Order: sequence, then structure tokens, then C-alpha cells
Amino acid sequence: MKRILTVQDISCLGKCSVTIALPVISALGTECVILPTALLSNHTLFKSFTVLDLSDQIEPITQKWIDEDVRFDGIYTGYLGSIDQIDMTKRLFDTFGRDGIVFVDPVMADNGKLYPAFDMDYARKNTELCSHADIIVPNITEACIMTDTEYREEYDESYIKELLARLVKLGAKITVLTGVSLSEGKTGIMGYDKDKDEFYTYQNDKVGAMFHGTGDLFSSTAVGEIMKGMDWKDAMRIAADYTAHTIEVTLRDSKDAWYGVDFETTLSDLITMR
Ligand code: PXL
Repeated sequence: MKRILTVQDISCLGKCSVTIALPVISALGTECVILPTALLSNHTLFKSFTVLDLSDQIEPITQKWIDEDVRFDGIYTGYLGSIDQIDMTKRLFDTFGRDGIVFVDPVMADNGKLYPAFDMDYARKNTELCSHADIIVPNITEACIMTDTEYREEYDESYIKELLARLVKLGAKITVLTGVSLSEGKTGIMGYDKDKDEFYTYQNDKVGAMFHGTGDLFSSTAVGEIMKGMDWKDAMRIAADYTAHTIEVTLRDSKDAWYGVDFETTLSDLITMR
């Protein structure tokens, strides 16, 4: 069985990061080892939250794995807590990332704004981390911050292509821009494979709601499929369809958008949609 390491926080309440990655990647048939970067009472879109920084645990934990000669077929990083943790994550890539795929979701912003816990120094460091990845999946807000591009709510295909061209320069083999809406009522992704000089665009129907944690759901699904040997383009298409389907199902129960999505209801659908 393939084994992936995911490095991101544990938010005890509110579905995101590890509490999405673990069930989704496991359901898709890959062992998912976790390295929690921080322990939060709940994710940061609640009114307030506690954070216990777990940076001092990263090196002792990984040393035990080195002693045990543990290998990973991939590393998937999401929400990281601090600049120091990004440095530690880069070292993890050097130690454990040689045999597999390094997938970086540079979680730090959405809807034109950085998340509350982050500033521009963090954003610059996170951008640097992307240059050490094989696959990166920023959303438009993150891509704008990473490439010093003006964020626009309204845009056309040439704006997206320019953004993608700037991101590709960071160096990842596969660059996928998420949350790309190229026509009225549609949304999806646009990606580029540097080795093959190949673009891929996928659009599905836009569900009229934005939910917290959907970026984590998209990335975890894409990672899970890629680990099973699926081509990146098919993995991204399935991840986009599954995320849209989950938003649609969540809406039926009309939850608070900032809380999270009901992926527990749709996980069995993911298995049959492949
Ligand atoms: O879904 C991204 C995410 C992950 N982890 C924490 C968050 C967020 C987004 O706000 O706050 C703690």
C-alpha cells in the first residue's frame, strides 16, 4: 500500500486540514500519516480560537521515523502555522520527499484576503515553499499574492493565463489554479504541466455557495487519486466534481458556510464516481 505524509494543523472542531485529509485519502486507498503542525480548538473562521504550536514536536517525531527508516510515497502540505514551520517543512521535503510526489496546497488566503493568522512575510515564505513542490494548487487569491498580481473578482481567460504563467515560473512541474470561473454559472480549474507543455482546463456547474474547507477537500481528493496512479488531469477533474457535489449536498441541510461541508455524506459517492 502506498503511504503519504500530510503536514497540516489539527482543528478539533470545524472540518478542515487533517480532519478532511485523513478520511478522504484513507477512503481512496492510501495510508495517510499525519504530522500536525498545530492544535487548534477550531478553525480560524470562528469568532476566536486557541492555538498550540507544535513546532517543537516536528523534529523529534521525524527523527523517530528516520530511525525506523520510514519512507513515504508522497508528501502533502496544507495549512502551516508559521514561517519556522515552513522551513521545517522544506527540510521534510529533503528528508522524505525524494521517493515520491511533493504536493503543496499553499493555504493562506481566499476571497481576496489573507486568513487572519497570516501576514505578507508568511506569504512570501509560503511562495518559496511552492518552488520546491512537484504539484501546487493555489486559488486565485493565493496566486495573486504569490505573484504580486492585482486580485480581481471579475476577470477573463487572459487574466487567468497570465496568472498561471507567473505561477509556473515558481518551478513546480504541475501548476493548478483553483476556483477559476471562465463563464457565467461555471467554475473549475486551469492547470499546466511544464514537462509536457500541456494546459488543462476543467469547468463544472458553479454551485451558488462558498463553504469553508472545500480547498482541503479538493486537494485531499486530488492527492488520494494521484497516489493511486491517476493522471493529474483526471485527478483534478474528479476532485472538482466531488467538491461541487459535496457543496450541493451540504446546501440541502443549509449549514453555516463558514463551518464546513458534509463530506461524510458524500464520501461513498466519491468511490463510485471514479
Ligand atoms: O481550510 C484551511 C484552513 C485550515 N486550517 C485552519 C484554518 C483554515 C482556514 O481558515 O483556519 C486552522
